[in-house]
Amino acid sequence: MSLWYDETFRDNTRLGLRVTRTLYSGKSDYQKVEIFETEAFGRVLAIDGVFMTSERDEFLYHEMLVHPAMTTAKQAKRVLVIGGGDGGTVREVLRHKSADSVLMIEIDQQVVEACKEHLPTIGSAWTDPRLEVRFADGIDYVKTSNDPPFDVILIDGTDPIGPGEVLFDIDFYRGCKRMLAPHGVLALQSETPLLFEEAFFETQRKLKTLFEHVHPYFGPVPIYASGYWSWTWASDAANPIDADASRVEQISAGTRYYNSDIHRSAFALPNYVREKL
Ligand code: SPD
Repeated sequence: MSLWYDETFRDNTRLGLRVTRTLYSGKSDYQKVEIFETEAFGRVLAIDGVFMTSERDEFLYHEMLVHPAMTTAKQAKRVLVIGGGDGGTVREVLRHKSADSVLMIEIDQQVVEACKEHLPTIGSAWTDPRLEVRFADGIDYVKTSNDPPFDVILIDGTDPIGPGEVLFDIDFYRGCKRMLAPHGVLALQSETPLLFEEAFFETQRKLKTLFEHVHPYFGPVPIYASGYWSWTWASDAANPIDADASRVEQISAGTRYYNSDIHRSAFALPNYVREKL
């Protein structure tokens, strides 16, 4: 008998992976957390039935969330990551020599503990002394913290359904702006403009009310709905195409997807997106 795990979206589409072994299944105070082994994508993390990351394709997502912001901010020393409990985002941030301190605010300790145990190749930088992990509500943090501002803020959340919905709220983005240095860059995952058009275009609209420059960018993430994913870059000062050549060179020596050509081309807008923006 074969076991399949399906992510269902909009009640009319399913993406399924054949599972060979369940490694973890638990219900935290916030969500259902599952980690299993698949034939095609290696180990996979699913939260509330939605694929979050896989050993096979995680580099596409994490490199693209992190490096465009880290290479374009005027400086990239103090970095805040909200969410990202599997550790892939902080791993990519910490590969930047410029990153002196990285604060990760994750609401769900159970996700981090499960991922540390079962997804060690994704979260391979947990012991880096530059990293501080706080288990707290990211929304409260950006609205109330008195910590000094950050050069780069990265939002690595779930889809805008259930507990992840607040991470697409304009008040949350306002809080992020409050914690961002004037020269800083914010980057976030912004869903697919193919199947989750409303979430994608609403995110652009909200960010444009807060930031001078807002640019979506695109890349493949096969285990996400449609496989065609977007992230959004926002700043009052920087230019998304004007990446620091030495930082791009340092980081591209170790990346599997990101490089200077990918950086430039990712910001190209498909016609139907350009028309709607
Ligand atoms: N459709 C799922 C989108 C999830 C984005 N975040 C994933 C977290 C990986 N670190």
